[in-house]
Amino acid sequence: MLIRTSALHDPLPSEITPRSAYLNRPTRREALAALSLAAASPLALAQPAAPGGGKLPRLPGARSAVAGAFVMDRPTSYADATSYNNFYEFGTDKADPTEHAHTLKTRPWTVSIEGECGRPGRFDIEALLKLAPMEERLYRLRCVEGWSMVIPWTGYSLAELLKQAQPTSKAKYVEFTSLADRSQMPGVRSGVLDWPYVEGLRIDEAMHPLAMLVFGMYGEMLPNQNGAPLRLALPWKYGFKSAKSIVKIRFVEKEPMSSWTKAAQQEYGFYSNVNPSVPHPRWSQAAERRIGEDGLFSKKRPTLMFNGYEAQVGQLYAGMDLKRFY
Ligand SMILES: Nc1nc2c(c(=O)[nH]1)N[C@H]1C(S)=C(S)[C@@H](COP(=O)(O)O)O[C@H]1N2
Ligand SMILES: [Mo]
Repeated sequence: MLIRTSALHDPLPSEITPRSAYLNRPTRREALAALSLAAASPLALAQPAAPGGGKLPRLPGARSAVAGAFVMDRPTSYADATSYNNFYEFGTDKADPTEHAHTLKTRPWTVSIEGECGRPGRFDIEALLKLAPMEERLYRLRCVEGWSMVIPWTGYSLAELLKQAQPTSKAKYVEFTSLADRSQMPGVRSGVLDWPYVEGLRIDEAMHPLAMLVFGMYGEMLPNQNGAPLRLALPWKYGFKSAKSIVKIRFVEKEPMSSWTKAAQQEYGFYSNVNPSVPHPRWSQAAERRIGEDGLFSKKRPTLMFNGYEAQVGQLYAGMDLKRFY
């Protein structure tokens, strides 16, 4: 499951499949039994919460049992979720990613896991797809710009991957880096951000079951403009924390500097938890426009504390001054 980076060298010990992962791998018989069980259950491997585009390979997931993983809101249409995007590597207009992201090559793809951990290594995308059972979750996504969507993602908890790397006691934070390749990503020639796109989480945030590693949406593989072949979904944080097209995950001791904090420290802090009572310096964060519901008479929706996930994630920030740690 871990690929060799050079034919000239023997694999590093860290590149060899951990024995625990090998031993825990389901046998073919177990896998088949799980599948027939899933087929018998009306909830597991159900139809996706909303239809996809029908052009990409299917990627079904069993309905997640993680607390808070399924909001009651109506899903955004696939057409809206795949045509109104922020992915500055392909341009800054909302329509740029859908127009330009076809040049992104998502195979082969490897994610390197580095830093303060016992088992660093390079994971191939095919291995990551098999690392844990696929789940479907219906999450709100609140952009710092004041709009929101509701998206059925397919993937699993980020913790499933992070645990395998065996972070050390020095791993206080996790840093995520997106691909930055000028030959595939026209926006990387512009200076709007200091490339590559970097984001970070505190280790306990990264290990929270709602922090999701995403490979698909609407029951299908991720479209390029939404961050193929893998991205984060952190539903209680502003959308920019959910880095797309990830190539590197690094365990670090010090708080990482994210691209947006570097670009405008006063406007985008490290935490960036959705918080209606802490305005952005240039606009309020108290309300949001739900994409697809914006008619002439439609009202804005009030934005919820932690985007509505306070019951699940509030404890992570107990005692913190959220105006200071914005
Ligand atoms: N690498 C990278 N990741 C990124 C961005 C980006 O420009 N580059 N934009 C972020 C922002 S601002 C938002 S709101 C979400 C949008 O995700 P979506 O297009 O799937 O809705 O992706 C985030 N992840
Ligand atoms: Mo955003």
